[in-house]
Amino acid sequence: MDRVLSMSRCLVCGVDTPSFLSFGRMPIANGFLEAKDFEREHFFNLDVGFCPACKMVQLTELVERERMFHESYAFFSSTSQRMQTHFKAFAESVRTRYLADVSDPFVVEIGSNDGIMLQNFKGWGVRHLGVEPSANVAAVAQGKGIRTVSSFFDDELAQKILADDGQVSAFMGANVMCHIPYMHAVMSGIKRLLAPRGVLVFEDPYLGDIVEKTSYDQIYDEHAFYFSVGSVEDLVARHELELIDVEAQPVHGGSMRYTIAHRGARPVSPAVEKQRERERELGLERAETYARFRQNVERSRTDLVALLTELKRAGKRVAAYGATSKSTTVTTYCSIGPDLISYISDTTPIKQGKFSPGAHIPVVPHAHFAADRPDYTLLFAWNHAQEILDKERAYREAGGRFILYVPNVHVV
Ligand code: DWN
Ligand code: SAH
Ligand code: ZN
Repeated sequence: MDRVLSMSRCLVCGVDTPSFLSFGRMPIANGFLEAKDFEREHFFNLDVGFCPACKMVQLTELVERERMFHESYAFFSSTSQRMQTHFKAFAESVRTRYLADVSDPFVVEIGSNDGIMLQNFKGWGVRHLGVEPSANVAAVAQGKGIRTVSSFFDDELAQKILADDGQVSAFMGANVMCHIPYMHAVMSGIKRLLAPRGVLVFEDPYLGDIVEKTSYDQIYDEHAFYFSVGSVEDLVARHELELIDVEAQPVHGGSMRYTIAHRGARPVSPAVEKQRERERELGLERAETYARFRQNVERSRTDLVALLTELKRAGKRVAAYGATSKSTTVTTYCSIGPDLISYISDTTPIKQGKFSPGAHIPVVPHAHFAADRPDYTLLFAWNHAQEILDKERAYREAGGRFILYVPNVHVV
């Protein structure tokens, strides 16, 4: 029998939801901080559960949204060149598939960050609005002339948008829907605003990839949900909406893009049933799958700690690359501190000169890494491996090695 670590009500259907994995006390994933604030650092229990009724995988304890999304949010989407290309293609596909026959289309992006996606619609002269609560990243988008309101999206804001701009031809969201625990307020706002043939297109890290690759570091405070085709279908059906298409995306370690329309408004692609079938094979609807996932997570931790400890014993210099949100789960759960990793290189100015949450590993500019050339570099931004390995060819040719831990611990 699996130990029930904690219990909460499913955020979607209200049924008692036991957690299947507890990471223990965890700080705010993007809470990079100065030494003077160590004493005041906020912690919560990072526990993840599986709803036996609607099959939604979710956090069983939540952090208040204002602690995570505010005027000094640390993640700026445009730091990755590859993601810029990805979002250009995302925008192009929405435009050609769903806006071509709409006169004067209006698009809304939820969680538009620094404008990485909407800049494309702005360039095409399409009426748009970004909804982005983190004021500092919203300001970057506004600076590029992208129309952005700095608020959280919910039913109330939806009513205001309807009054100001009218119905929405396409709603978009990337790596944001899974951040919003009050999903019913979001879906009812979207239902109210969506034009009769309008669509909601969103993508998030895919539960199937997380389970298959043991990429447990996708689990942190901001990610309230770990979506699957089955759970998303159930969620949207509660709002008379329908999942009409799904498409796997290679970003963020494996994501799924979901397209949703008013029920009966558009044909449903065979891709939906195909993916449902795949999910049955993967066992995403069965509690045993998550018990096995937990064992894989524990093994991953054992292997990573063993490698880092061995490198230290051998006198190797080890640093890390990419002060990701994900790395907060890894460093905290594996107790990896400055004794094992001397610093984390990151190109984001707001993170530099600060310390990582919980583990308090110094975050340094890339120039420091380039000059220091550690023997080994733990790649916390493993989801950008291709982009980073290409960029760091000189380091690797000089003998530098990267350590990856997804899908298992290995050195390249
Ligand atoms: O869901 C989320 C995703 C979209 O972004 C958010 N909740 C928060 C954030 O998650 P993350 O911090 O795990 O995202 P990334 O994209 O894995 O972060 C990469 C980090 O690495 C950034 O801090 C930028 C940095 N970086 C770098 O220093 N050099 C990235 C690249 C590509 C580089 O070459
Ligand atoms: N879409 C971007 C940013 C993802 S990070 C990308 O894929 O790179 C998640 C973003 O969602 C943050 O910028 C955060 O401020 C925003 N966010 C969080 N909760 C939100 C909510 N309720 N409504 C709108 N945006 C939200
Ligand atoms: Zn449920």
